[in-house]
Amino acid sequence: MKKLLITGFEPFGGEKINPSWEAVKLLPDKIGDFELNKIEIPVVFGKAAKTVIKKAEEIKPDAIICVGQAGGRTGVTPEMVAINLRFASITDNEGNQPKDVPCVPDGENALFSTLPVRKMAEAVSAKGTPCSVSYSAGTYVCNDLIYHVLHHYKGMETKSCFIHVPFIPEQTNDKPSLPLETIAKALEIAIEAI
Ligand code: PCA
Repeated sequence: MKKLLITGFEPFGGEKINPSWEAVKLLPDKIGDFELNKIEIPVVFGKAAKTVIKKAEEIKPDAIICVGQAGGRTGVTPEMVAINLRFASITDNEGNQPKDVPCVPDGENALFSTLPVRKMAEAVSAKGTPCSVSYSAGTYVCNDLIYHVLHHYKGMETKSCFIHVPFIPEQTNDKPSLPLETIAKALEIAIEAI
């Protein structure tokens, strides 16, 4: 079987839960050809990427999918690209608030996802869950994480991408949301489509 490292984030920004980790936790241990290895990671610039890369060096996965919350989005959004920029409008969970500094000094401006995000998004939306490719993962910890992972594995066998997920109804009264089970099912379909 192939190995998939899949990560979700701890809560941040005053939230009590993060649907990314809640959804990852609900996934079965095997999906399609993949055996899953799941970890929860900190919402901290640099530390998130270090945690993922350290785990990946240990288990040597064929693929890495990092999942994060994008509150306000209406659907599940696999990210096409990561940019080499940190700009935080709120502090991370250790009080860091970088403003316009690179993720990797002298790194390329942008790196594309190496998993088939288009195919993954199409497979999910074909099954009826709102899902579309996003062309900006923002400039906060999620973008920083996937930039570092793509940079680390550039030209190598390990393929990776980031998937943002919306709030769940328990988190909001007035923002778009999707039920947790729907988000988990969408991740499962996306993984099957790889
Ligand atoms: N979302 C944030 C960081 C952690 C998370 O779940 C982001 O989109 O950068």
